[in-house]
Amino acid sequence: MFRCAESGGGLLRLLSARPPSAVGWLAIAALAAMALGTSYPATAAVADSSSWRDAVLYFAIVDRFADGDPSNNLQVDIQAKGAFHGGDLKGLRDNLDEIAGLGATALWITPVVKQIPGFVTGAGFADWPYHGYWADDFTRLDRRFGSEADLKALVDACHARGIKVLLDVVYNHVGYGSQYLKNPRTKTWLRTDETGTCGSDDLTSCLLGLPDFKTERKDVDDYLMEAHLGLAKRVGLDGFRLDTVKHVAHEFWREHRKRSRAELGPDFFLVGEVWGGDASSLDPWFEQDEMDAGFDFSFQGSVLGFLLGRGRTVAFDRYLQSRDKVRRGHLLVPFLSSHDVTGALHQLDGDKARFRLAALLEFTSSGIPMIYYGEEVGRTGGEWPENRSDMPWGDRKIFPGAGKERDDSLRADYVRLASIRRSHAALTRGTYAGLIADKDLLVFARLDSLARDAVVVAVNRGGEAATATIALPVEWAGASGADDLWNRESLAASGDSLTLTLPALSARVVAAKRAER
Ligand SMILES: [Ca+2]
Ligand SMILES: [Ca+2]
Repeated sequence: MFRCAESGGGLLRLLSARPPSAVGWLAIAALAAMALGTSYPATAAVADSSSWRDAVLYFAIVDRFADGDPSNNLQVDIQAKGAFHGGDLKGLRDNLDEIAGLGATALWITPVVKQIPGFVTGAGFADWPYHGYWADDFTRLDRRFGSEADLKALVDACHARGIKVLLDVVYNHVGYGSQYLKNPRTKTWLRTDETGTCGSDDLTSCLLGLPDFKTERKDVDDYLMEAHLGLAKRVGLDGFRLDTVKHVAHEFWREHRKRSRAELGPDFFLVGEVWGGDASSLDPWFEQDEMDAGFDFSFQGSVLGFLLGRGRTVAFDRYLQSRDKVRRGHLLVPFLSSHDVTGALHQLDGDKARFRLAALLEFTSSGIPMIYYGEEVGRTGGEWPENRSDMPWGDRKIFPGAGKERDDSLRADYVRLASIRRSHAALTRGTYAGLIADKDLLVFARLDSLARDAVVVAVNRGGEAATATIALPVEWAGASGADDLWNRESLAASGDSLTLTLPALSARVVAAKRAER
């Protein structure tokens, strides 16, 4: 147990990097903060009308979520890890309660264009294009996922519930042996291993041996953009998740941004997958406004490292602070699990106490938190391809995951986290201010001076209880006390300070108690 006034060198270095400022703060609070050893920097929140800043994103592999139409189940084998499992667009639409009820406000689905008819065996088992990344024809949908009418019906149903839809699109490559290689007109569009035309750099190499589009050709770009943007327009999509961004040139993405705005409106949202992306490495794509947001690959490892005690708390505090460096007007998308990485719960050996803390850190951090289908009900997954296992539906007769165990108490915690995030602008739009980083205790605030909102988050990763005292943020002026929203406890402030006690492996998410709430 310790009080922050007694904390050590790590905190002092933290303070020296962030000189206290009275701007935006009650002088008395600033004095109290200095006396207590906590520091709140001036906030620089700006108005931003984009509701994507407040979004919670849910990502589903269409084939693995829910089978709403058994009549389109070709090559389905639920027992085979690399086969189609029968999930489709209708299954998603039929089970939107699951996603909307969680508090998600945006849905990302895997590609649904027609896939190659066969499979590959390079991984030692029959691996089919159930994931949607091996296109055979970008101009029509794969009947195993559904029709264009099914996609439009899903988009309409999502919109009726206030959920935006991002479709995953691939501009870099086609599937193995795709029909594009057989058509005399289109086979010259692609670099392949067979023709010895694959390059050796990011842009021209054949990723995993997949035929690579010559996106330096205008006719190729026009064809692909017409296909993807045309579909988006016809079905009313809200944006794209862009696959393999760093394997296509910046010139292409700039033209794509221009055309998506011209054809689909200024709000059409683009989230890019740049492998390994973080606030600084994504900047080349943000600098020229090629996309609105990018996946934050650094988040999972940093959070798990902190929770497993692999690094100093002060280093994790610095990491969270660094995420604010993202270029203004652009967003990071943090995640704990995805179809391309081993999920957090598996990496934690099923330790749900730490997993809850990881989810709490995700939902109290900046950006658009992404939930990978099923992790919210304890789907452990595993290493690829087990990280793409079926959505667990418990005793509900929804295939392919009927009968698979699910943890609805964990889901209830996600619902609470999404609700807390929704009700506090500081969590979605605020800046980060580290307050205490000492031993196993991290305390930080998210501050939005524009909305006059502040939320204090405390996480104790250690095996023993910890106590800390913080100065009350100026945004709490006039409050009648403080509420721990995570544990649903009322906390008593003492003068201008608040003492937080945290049991082992626990967290608090504290906001001002408002009489009107
Ligand atoms: Ca089906
Ligand atoms: Ca390429």
